[in-house]
Amino acid sequence: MSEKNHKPDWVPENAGAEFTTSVMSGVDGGHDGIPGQASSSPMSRQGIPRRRRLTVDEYVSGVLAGDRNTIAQAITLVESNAVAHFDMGQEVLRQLLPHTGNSIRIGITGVPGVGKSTFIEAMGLHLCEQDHKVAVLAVDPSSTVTRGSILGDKTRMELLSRDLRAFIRPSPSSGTLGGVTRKSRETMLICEAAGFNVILVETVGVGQSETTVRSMVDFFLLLMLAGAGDELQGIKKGIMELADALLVNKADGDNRIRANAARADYNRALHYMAPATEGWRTQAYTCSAMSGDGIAAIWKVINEFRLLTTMSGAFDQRRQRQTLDWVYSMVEEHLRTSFFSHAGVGSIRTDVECAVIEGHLPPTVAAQMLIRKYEG
Ligand SMILES: Nc1nc2c(ncn2[C@@H]2O[C@H](COP(=O)(O)OP(=O)(O)O)[C@@H](O)[C@H]2O)c(=O)[nH]1
Ligand SMILES: [Mg+2]
Repeated sequence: MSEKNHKPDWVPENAGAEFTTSVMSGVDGGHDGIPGQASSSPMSRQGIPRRRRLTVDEYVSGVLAGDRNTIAQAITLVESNAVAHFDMGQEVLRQLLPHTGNSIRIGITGVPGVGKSTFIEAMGLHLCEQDHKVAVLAVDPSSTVTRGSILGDKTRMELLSRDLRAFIRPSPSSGTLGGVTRKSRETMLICEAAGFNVILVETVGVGQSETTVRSMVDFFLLLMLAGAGDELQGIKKGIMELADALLVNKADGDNRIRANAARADYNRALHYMAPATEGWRTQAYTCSAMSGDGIAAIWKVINEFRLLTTMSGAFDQRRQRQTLDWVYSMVEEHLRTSFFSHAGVGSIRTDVECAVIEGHLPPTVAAQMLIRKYEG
């Protein structure tokens, strides 16, 4: 490919912005989010030479062989904002691409405290017992503050993170929403190429992360609490409409009766909503992530979903749509960045804005002026 040596200028992020902080240390000394791993890595000990950079072939063969260190390093490579890593990361992905897709991608959302991490640990362990290979990712577009929040949850994923059939990766550090989304999607592909056949994605931030995660998974699971009131849970109807199943968590002890009542309420409400996935009826269930009750049942639901939508074609159609949406969201992001950083546009923007606000210039004409300047 002739363009191979150029960094495509559409890198959908302020490339280089985090160069000195997360990138360099990341690529050479990244860890995969497994407790204890960072401290046992040779990088963390003083005086040991930096780990040799891998070649593209080494990344690819290491990932395909399921080598955990290489997987972690490959993820760190594609998460890098450094221009120098971009081509290599994309070449690694290009070679891995034929080996991706063979998984069920499950997004898990719900307000903080609802039990997402506890649920993921319970579900992850349940699946590992059945010899599935489980990758757990977190998506947190606001992760500057909560960086590594999934690591903060490690006590609750302690068992899962010790299981060699599982792989846990915290959210990429924040950049633009587009940047975090790109990295998370690429991480998911690397995990699939490495043989993980169940991908669990936890939304960590509240707000935009729900739609971001919905756009990268096959099945979207909304965890709820009984008796908290929809408002208290910050659950907008819009998010319920994205879900393929509602799961009332903490259905244990005294809470069990209320959880069952809440399930019935939600089922009534769902009756009047358009389903998130064509040909599938979204329903409410209960579980206790703590005791494990209901975990096997929800996995059954997910399998039914997979079977049904695979047969109807909805499964593949959604993935195709998601991939194309991904392409165009990167194009949009590039165009937006390019427009707002354009010197000519910058030179007239303030005047144009003033004229619009003061009513001298119709918005449509203002838009035309700016675009002409940009295309000029
Ligand atoms: N009783 C009960 N407590 C739970 C259950 N699941 C989670 N919790 C507790 O709820 C709190 C929040 O859980 P966490 O998994 O961190 O929630 P997240 O913020 O959604 O990831 C923790 O103290 C958990 O121990 C459950 O099924 N039953
Ligand atoms: Mg959590």
